[in-house]
Amino acid sequence: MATDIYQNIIQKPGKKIAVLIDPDKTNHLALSEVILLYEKAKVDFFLVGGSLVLENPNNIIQKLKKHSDIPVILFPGSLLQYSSKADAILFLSLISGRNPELLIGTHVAVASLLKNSNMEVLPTGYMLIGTGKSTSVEYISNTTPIPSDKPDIAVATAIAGELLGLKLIYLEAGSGAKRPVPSEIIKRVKQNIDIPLIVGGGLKTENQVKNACESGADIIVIGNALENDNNKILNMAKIVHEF
Ligand code: 1GP
Repeated sequence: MATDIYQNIIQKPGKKIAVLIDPDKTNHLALSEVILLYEKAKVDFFLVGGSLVLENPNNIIQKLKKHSDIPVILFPGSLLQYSSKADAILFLSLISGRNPELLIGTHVAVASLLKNSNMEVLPTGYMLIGTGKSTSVEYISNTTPIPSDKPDIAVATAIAGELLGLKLIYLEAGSGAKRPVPSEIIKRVKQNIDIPLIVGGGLKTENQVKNACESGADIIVIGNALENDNNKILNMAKIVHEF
């Protein structure tokens, strides 16, 4: 294994922040300046991917690696988004849904490739939480999210993921979600698992980031909030790193 991102996650004290880079939405010309800002904010990881990525992520990952030492983790919406240039991959099992392709099918298809690569594989229980409006990830994955007022189902799903040997749980409201994952769900899931908890989707304000951290998120993912103002990352990262 070439990197030890997981060891870093579980051993390095404090909460962490990841920036989601969607290759389709990234302005390549401005990227080097934006990366400087992310370095200044001490962003812990880049997640590269999205539900519907049309552009191969290789170019963007090469640029990220050229200008920064921040580890790059693939967050693949599909197998087409594989890139050997990344440091690690979130090997997502969509455990909130019942689509066999996203529970085991695509994993089988890409297993040998990953096994023979140098990439660190991060087995992750991916859980969609429905917070209102339908999201791209819900439509593309063809699964029903866990209702946001059913924390018991979320807890049982996360525990099942941990018992199956997954190493991370990702509570996802969906990119650009109107509302983030509710505090109650984050709190209850965190109380019931011993593996790190990632929370993302719809986190647009500093207060929302603070709430997610207070509720128990170990890693915060920010994407859309930075689309119009990348400077927001400075305060958001400060809040996360002060926990
Ligand atoms: C999406 O959790 C990430 O998969 C980030 O969501 O773009 O809403 O920040 P946002």
